[in-house]
Amino acid sequence: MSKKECIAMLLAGGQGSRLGALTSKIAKPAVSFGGKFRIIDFSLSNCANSGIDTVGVLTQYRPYLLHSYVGSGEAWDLDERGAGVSILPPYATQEGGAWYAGTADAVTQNLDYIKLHDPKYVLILSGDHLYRMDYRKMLKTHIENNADLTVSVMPVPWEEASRFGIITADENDGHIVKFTEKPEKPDSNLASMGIYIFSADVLIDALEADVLDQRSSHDFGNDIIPKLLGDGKRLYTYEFNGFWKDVGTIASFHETSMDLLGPNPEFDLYDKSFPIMSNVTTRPPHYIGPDGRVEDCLVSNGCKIFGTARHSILSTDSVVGERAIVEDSILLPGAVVKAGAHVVRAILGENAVVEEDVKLGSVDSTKDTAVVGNDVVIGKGE
Ligand code: ADQ
Ligand code: ADP
Repeated sequence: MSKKECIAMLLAGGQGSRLGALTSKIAKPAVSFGGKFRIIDFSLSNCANSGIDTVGVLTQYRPYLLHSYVGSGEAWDLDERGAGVSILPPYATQEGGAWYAGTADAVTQNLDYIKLHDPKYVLILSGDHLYRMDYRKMLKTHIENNADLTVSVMPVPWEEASRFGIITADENDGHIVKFTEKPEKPDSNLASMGIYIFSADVLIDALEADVLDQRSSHDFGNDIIPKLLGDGKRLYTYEFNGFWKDVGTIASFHETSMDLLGPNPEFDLYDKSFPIMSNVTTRPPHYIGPDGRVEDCLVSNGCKIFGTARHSILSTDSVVGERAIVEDSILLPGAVVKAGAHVVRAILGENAVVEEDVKLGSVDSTKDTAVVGNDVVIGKGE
């Protein structure tokens, strides 16, 4: 097989437990976002838009929906050129096989896939980030620096810095001086975005050594990066300045969804020069009934609106019943708000139902966002 310049390994196996009810049945990369997308669409579209045609998707937690959704990769134009998308769940071997212990272990267990394609560079991605990035620019920086590993970085608010891998980089050439995974007391607010380009031989050597290390948790942030830094390898930053969110929590899921609204949204889904593609089945146009009112909303196909929706996201096949009011809320695919119900600052999971005349959520932004899990029915008194 011909040598590839760069292939991608997309980590999509984590549970995303802080998204609570939204990931009770669905892996976080498969959670619906922005009306007609799923979170993994953003990384897959970035690959397609960056000319990366070979993508291994590493899955583990609740993979069924993810597998059927990603399919052959056709929806992201990734099925014909190169090797396309390959889904790589944990598998059994003669030695027994094992679940992916950590992010690095997930890649180690698929070193055969990397060796088969024999690339010069390997791009490691998370399947649960929202952003647009041309990875070719990052690869150019990696090559120019003759780096062993390049880590994409962005400044984050100081109060959030302890959620990330935190980096100190040389001001002149950007080489990484210090890396600490999720420090309790961060001394920098330059965060790793969890997007890495490795020179393939360096990655393979590091992972093969990590397997033998009994004390390792087999994680890129905890183990591999600190080890490479300690070994004096050439680690560099790539500074990204654009919209990038790791929607880790319900509050950030709500806030990031609301960033899609308004005439000049902070995250613009309409930019045709860098399209975000998705794999949705065709549904009829949305229907707005005789008394239906819709203001400042994203409305996907298949929706039916008989009541009022304001500043909200109505995903595919969601329904707002007669006299119902939906405000500052997100209805995920198939969610139904029945007649006379009032839903404010809430997230309704897929196929969730809010029964007639129920009041859910609060305008008080100091209170937590209300969440209804996938398939859950909220009646009066619940
Ligand atoms: P975290 O956000 O904690 O930190 P992590 O939980 O390691 O990221 O997950 C990264 C990706 O790997 C996610 O897409 C997840 O779904 C997937 N994943 C997790 N466990 C997996 C497994 N066992 N098998 C397959 N996939 C798995 C990381 C870095 C930080 C950095 C942040 C940026 O460690 O340094 O700052 O990302 O968000
Ligand atoms: P978050 O950071 O939102 O809590 P993660 O994706 O990092 O979500 O994973 C959360 C928890 O789920 C962690 O304790 C992690 O060890 C665990 N976890 C990760 N992958 C899996 C998996 N495949 N199956 C079950 N649990 C997992």
